[in-house]
Amino acid sequence: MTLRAPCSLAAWSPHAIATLAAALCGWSTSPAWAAPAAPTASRAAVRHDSAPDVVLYGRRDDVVAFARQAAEQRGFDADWAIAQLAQARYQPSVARLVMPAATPSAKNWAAYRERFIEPQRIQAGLRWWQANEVWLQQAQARWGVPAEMVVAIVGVETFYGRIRGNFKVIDALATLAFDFPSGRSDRSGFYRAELEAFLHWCATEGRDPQAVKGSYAGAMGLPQFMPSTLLRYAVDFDADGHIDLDQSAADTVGSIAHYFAQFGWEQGLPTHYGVRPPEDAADRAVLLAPDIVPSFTTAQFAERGALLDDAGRRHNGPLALVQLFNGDAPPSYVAGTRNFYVVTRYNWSSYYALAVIELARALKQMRPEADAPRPVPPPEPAQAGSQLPPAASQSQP
Ligand SMILES: [Ca+2]
Repeated sequence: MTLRAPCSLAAWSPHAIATLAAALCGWSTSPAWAAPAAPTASRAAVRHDSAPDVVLYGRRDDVVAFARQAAEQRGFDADWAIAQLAQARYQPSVARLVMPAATPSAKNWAAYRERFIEPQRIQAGLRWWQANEVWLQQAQARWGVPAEMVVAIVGVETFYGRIRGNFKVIDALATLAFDFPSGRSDRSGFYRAELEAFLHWCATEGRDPQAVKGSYAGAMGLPQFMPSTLLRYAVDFDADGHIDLDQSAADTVGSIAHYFAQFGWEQGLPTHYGVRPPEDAADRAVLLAPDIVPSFTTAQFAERGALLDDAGRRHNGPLALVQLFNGDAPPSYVAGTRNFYVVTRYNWSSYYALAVIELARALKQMRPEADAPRPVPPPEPAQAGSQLPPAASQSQP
C-alpha cells in the first residue's frame, strides 16, 4: 500500500568509494551523498542505476544514532539494530523509483481499469477466493467487509502474490530514511518511522531483517502493508501465534478486513452511485472541491445540478463527487460514499479505489453461486522471479 513512482540520475561520487572503504574497515564517514546526522540534511542526488550496488551503511554516525534512539523507544536491542543497519545497502534503484516521473503521463481511468480488470487477474482472484473461502467468510462475519473486497485488494496489490516486490526491505527503508533523494519533497521522516517499525516487527516476530523482501517503498506481503500499518492493523487470524502476511492467507484476509473496519467500513453501504455531474462549471467546481471526502447530501447534489441514479437518490449520508480523468476523453464521475473513502485509505487514490471496487464487482459476478457445483479454473504454472511490481500500491494512474 501507499506510494509513488520513477526517474532521475547522478554520478557515483568518490564519497561512495570512501563510504565503501569505511564500511569495510568499520570507521565512520559522512560523504555528501550519504550525508551526516541531521535528518533534514540527508538529501542526496539520485545516482545512476549502473553505479555498483555495494555500499553498505556500515557504522555511519547518523545511522547509529537512529538505531540507538529507535531501540530505546521501541524496546529492542540497540546493538542488534546497529548490526542490522550496518549490513543494509544503499539502493540507487530505490532512490530512483521514489522520484516523480520525469514526464508525468495524463491520468487515464480507462487505461488504469484495463490493467486491473482483466481475465487473468479475475481468474486468479476466483481461485484465491475459493482457496481461502473459510477465512473470507469468517472475516466478513466479524468485520462486515465483503469477501470480494478483500480478494480484490490482494489482486490489485500483488496479483495474488505474484508481484510482491523483490527489494530487501531494510535496504529500501534505509535508503529512503537516510539518503532520501533531492528533487522532490522530503519524506525521509516518514521512512525513518517505517524503518523503526520494521525493526520493531522483526524483533517481536523473531524475523531476520536481512531476509524480508518487499516493494521499493518497504511494503510487504500479500496485502503490501507498510511496517507501521502491519504493527497497527495486522491480525493473527489463524491464531498460530504469528502475524505472517507473506505465507498466511488467513492473516492476510483478517488484516485487510480489520484495516477496512478500523477506517469505518459500513456493512451494506454501497461504495458509490452513478452520477451525471453538473453542467455548470461553477457548480461542478463546488462539488469537486472536497475531492474524495464525502461532504454533500443528495439534496445538495441536486441543488447543484448533479443527477444521481435511483439508488443514489435514496441514499442517506454524505457523498463525494469523484472525477476520474480519461486522458483526452471526457472524465468519468461517480458519487462516492463513506465506503469509497475507506477504500482510498488503503491507497490514497480514487483511481486505485475504483479499480479495487470494480475488480470486486467482477469477481462477485463471475463467481459461481455458493450452493452450485463450482468449476475450478485450472491452476496456472507458478511464476518465478517476479521483478519490480507494476503493483497498484506503487503506481499512479
Ligand atoms: Ca498467523
